[in-house]
Amino acid sequence: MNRIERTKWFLDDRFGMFIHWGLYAIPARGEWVRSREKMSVEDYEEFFEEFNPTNYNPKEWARAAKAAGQKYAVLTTKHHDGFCLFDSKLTDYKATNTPAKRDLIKEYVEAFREEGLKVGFYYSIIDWYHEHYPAFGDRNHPMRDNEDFKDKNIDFDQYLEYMHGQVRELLTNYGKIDIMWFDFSYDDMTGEKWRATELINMIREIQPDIIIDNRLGGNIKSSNPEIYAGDFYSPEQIVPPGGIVDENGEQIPWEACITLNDNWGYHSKDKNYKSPKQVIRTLVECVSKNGNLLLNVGPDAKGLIPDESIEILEVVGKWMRRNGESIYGCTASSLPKPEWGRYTQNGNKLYAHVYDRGIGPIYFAGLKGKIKKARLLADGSELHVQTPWMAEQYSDIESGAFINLAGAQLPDEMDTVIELELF
Ligand code: H79
Repeated sequence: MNRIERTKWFLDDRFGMFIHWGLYAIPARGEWVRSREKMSVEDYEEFFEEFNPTNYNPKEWARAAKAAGQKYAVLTTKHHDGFCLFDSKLTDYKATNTPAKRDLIKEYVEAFREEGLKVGFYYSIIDWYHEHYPAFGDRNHPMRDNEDFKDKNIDFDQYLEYMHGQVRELLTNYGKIDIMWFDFSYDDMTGEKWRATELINMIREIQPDIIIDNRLGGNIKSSNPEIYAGDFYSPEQIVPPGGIVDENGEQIPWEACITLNDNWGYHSKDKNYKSPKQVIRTLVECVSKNGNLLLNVGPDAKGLIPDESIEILEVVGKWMRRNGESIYGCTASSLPKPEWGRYTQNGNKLYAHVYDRGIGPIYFAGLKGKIKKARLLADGSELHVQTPWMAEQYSDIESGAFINLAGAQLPDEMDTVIELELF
């Protein structure tokens, strides 16, 4: 399989759930707490001893994702703190040895599969716990200023054996896995520093169809990318203004990962949540530029997704149930961005996402005589393509078409979608 074949389902599905969950849910100050507060392993140990997510029910997570219209999920099997949610034979620093006493990844995979969702693993190649991970190449390592730590003998190959071994475990012990999401390379810690070619060859042998992000390094935009350059580009907390293209101007699969508030991991004080409208429009923005959206939730120490996040997902899901056809299987349109919103397209179906209906009829530049049928996507009701009174006086409208929304059901305040069936 090549990249185009591998990523087909991914580009059709368009919308996924990112889940950041680990020991950091207990201090509840975000997943970078160890680095930000320069905590030693010992400082962090209490969270390992306390980790007891009595409300962990990944079936509920899966149902929330599915109800929101998300088609796949990616969960942190290990974040930068090195703590493993899975029962790895290669470390004691794992959920099995906490009061949780079990492999939490196994339950996640089963639950999401059961709901018909595709399953991904996030795995941090950075590791602030492993004794052979070099703190001093890493300006964010919690121990970066600790003189005793500096003098330790680092044998990075031992870390690489461990990292490769854990990836092998993850891709061997849980059945088919759809996405491998590595995070992240920096400075000269990139590409072959991770023995990336060897790692990719191993992954492709165990899981030939899996898709992999671009964070092992390399240049995915090259016309001749490294084997480890990845299947999709992963912009973080940004929707790239012009989408992502390679050196030849060809589209590259991409997925923007975005938080719902300002943290990936659970943060009890961070209430800066995006509105459902912002989330819907961000998803539309991605699809209108040929991209995906991986929307994050950070379950708390008990294993519950915060109520605020659940409420946003529910509103998004309500919109998706009526308007999902303008997202799934859709791509950018070749038409320029309209004044009133965005376009997405699927074959001869053009979806007009109307953000600003203005007053009077909505103008579709370049579509005169090209619209076979127009409907409100939300309820299927027919809309009339018409020529407004004295239209001949407006010289710029000759090639365009108008649709009058007056009299139709009031547009959705977040995003009213008009389905245009083209000739
Ligand atoms: O897993 C999530 C993040 O923890 C990780 N990637 C996503 C998917 C990530 N977040 N930020 N980064 C990687 C880049 C580093 C940002 C930093 Fe900072 C800015 C590190 C130090 C300054 C953010 C702000 C973290 C600590 C302070």
